[in-house]
Amino acid sequence: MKLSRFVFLFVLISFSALAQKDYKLWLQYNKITNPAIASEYKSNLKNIVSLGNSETLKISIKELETGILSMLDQKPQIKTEIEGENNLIIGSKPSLNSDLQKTLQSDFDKINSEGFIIKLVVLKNKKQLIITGKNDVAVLYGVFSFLRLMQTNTSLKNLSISDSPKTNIRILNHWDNLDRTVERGYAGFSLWNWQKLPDFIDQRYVDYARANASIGINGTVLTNVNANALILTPQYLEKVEALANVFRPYGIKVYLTARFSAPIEIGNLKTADPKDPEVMNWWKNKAVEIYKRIPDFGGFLVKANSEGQPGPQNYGRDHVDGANMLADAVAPFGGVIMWRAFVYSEHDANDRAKQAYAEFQLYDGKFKENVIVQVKNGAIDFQPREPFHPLFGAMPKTPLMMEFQITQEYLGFSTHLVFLPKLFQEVLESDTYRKGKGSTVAKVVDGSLYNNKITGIAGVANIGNDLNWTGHPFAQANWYGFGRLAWNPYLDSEVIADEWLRSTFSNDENFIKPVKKMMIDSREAVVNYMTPLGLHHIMDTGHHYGPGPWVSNLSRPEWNPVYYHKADKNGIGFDRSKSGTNATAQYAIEVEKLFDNLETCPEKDLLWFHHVSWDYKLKNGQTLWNGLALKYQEGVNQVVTMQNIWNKTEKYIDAERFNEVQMLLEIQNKEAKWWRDACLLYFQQYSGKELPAGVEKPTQTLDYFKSLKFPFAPGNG
Ligand code: GCV
Repeated sequence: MKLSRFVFLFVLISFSALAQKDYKLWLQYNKITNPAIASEYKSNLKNIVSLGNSETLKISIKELETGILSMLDQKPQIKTEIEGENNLIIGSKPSLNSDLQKTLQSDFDKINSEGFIIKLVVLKNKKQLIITGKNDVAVLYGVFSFLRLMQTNTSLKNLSISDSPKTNIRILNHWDNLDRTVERGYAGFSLWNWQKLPDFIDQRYVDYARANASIGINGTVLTNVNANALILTPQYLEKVEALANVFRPYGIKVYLTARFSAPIEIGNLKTADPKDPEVMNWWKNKAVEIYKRIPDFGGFLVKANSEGQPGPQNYGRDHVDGANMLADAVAPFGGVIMWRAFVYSEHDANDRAKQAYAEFQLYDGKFKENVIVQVKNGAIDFQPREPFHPLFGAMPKTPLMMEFQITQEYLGFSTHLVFLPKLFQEVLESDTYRKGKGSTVAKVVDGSLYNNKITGIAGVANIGNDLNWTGHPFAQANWYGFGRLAWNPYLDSEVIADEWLRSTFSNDENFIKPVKKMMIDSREAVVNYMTPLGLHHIMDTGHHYGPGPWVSNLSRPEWNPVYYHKADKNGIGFDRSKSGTNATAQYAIEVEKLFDNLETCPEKDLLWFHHVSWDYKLKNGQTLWNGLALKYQEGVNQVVTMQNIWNKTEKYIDAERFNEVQMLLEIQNKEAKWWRDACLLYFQQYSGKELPAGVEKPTQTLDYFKSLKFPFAPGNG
């Protein structure tokens, strides 16, 4: 072999071997190096007894074999009968013998239909380890949970876990278009290769399903909420069916977005009026057609009368009419309608933050049983920080599901390291006070506050066909963390970071401790260098890449950053208190009072709710101007700290991911400075004050920052 060919092959092989690491996400299955832990697992994992033969169980066994071989260098024997002791028994409740069923009865009583049990039991004087649940998908969840215990080097001693998801619908929303572009996607193109489907099944579809199942995600909306009706034609439904077949054994249901005007666009009707009998019939027939192909089809997600999308209001009807009409079509098959509350009108100049509540709250109790209203975490749009959406807790007779954004539309795309579970946790822990103290958003979402029958959490996916799935290696943690919080909205983000780091990189405490801290602090860093003290939506418009607080020339007032910060010579901030738009009145009285009063309003939300003078004294004694400037600087400093932490991790991880993250942090550093300098120079025109000591001087002029244009920024159609 010629030397050049040899070198080429070597580079190719080592490249693909390394690339695999990124691709493997949190399922690395690294060797267990702790001898005591390894020997505990080894002795319990010599034999696996598989009590069943379904596709899902086969997947479970294969996953265990892969994990055990990789982590312990041990190849377990696969058996179908329980013989001797120290077996790992895998199977759902109906497949267990009566002894086992009896032994586990109290554990089964504790779990729901998707919950699992992992337990060391003694059967006929013999020790066994069992993973079970009420059906095979629940067993698969148990298997992944067990593998997580291995990956995090958790001791098996006294092992007894019973765990159930707290929400029914744990779902990714892909904003993927049929041409494979991804709206707000920063990790390449869509995974769904519509042109090659249904005959070509990309291994990626399987790997996608596996990754989702490993964190308990059980649904996926394949298409953009800015919907294309073509997805509902037979030509595309055949392709959707192929994907549904791949996902089914992993417990993942497929959902689609429904374009409200589809009866006109692909059905040749003259109208899409939800009260028109022909329209109702069209949707009913469409549902029959879909369920014939996909018997477990989940239902539709709908964005209606929002940002130009068609909806019932085009026909003088309302959201209830539209949602209920679709609900009737899918109800016979057990389908649900996820109807989005993300609405705001260009004709309401008052306050965009108030509009969803104003429009939806009065519909409480009017939706059919299989409708769930999907509400974004905050009232504007996935900002680095928003107070919780006032609709949470305010519709006691209507199930509301949470919509988080995993893709970082407003948080630096996939070039910034931001650990989002911290943001998600902050929202879920917020107290709505709707049924007294402790009425948290998590309790609204998991249905425990108002005893809702259907519950759910949606996350706008950050996944594309990049080799590492999410663009930034650490953005994988946001996908992972979303899944974990959808399963249990009460999980602590620190626990999530810990699990993810151990499963993705290393169990070495010298690595875990500092990097976990870096992740946890990363959310506040982005708030500080982009939108401190309650500022919001001051990103450059359209693509939302970088700062654009000066933008004021767009046709709709609420598309302009100046609408949100309202900086003038008197001060800065959006007055949503009683003296302003009175948006605070949309919250329960306890929360209203807290936000309404300048003295009690948390400083992190200050400029969200109040227009405050530049000389206003912050709690730390600084003037608002100085405090704001120092926050911007703090954000930059935090990124530098992140870089310093990361630079010391080289010896614990592979070179490829180390280098990738190092380069990305350098981009984040540059962009954090860009944010600081551009925003401070712009706001300084109004404050008329010098930068305080400790804030670095900008290296460019305001005109320079204003001149920057990004016509090809990703994710913007
Ligand atoms: C899919 C924001 C985004 C849009 C998105 C919209 C929505 O406005 O910028 O890209 O559209 O939210 O959630 O519907």
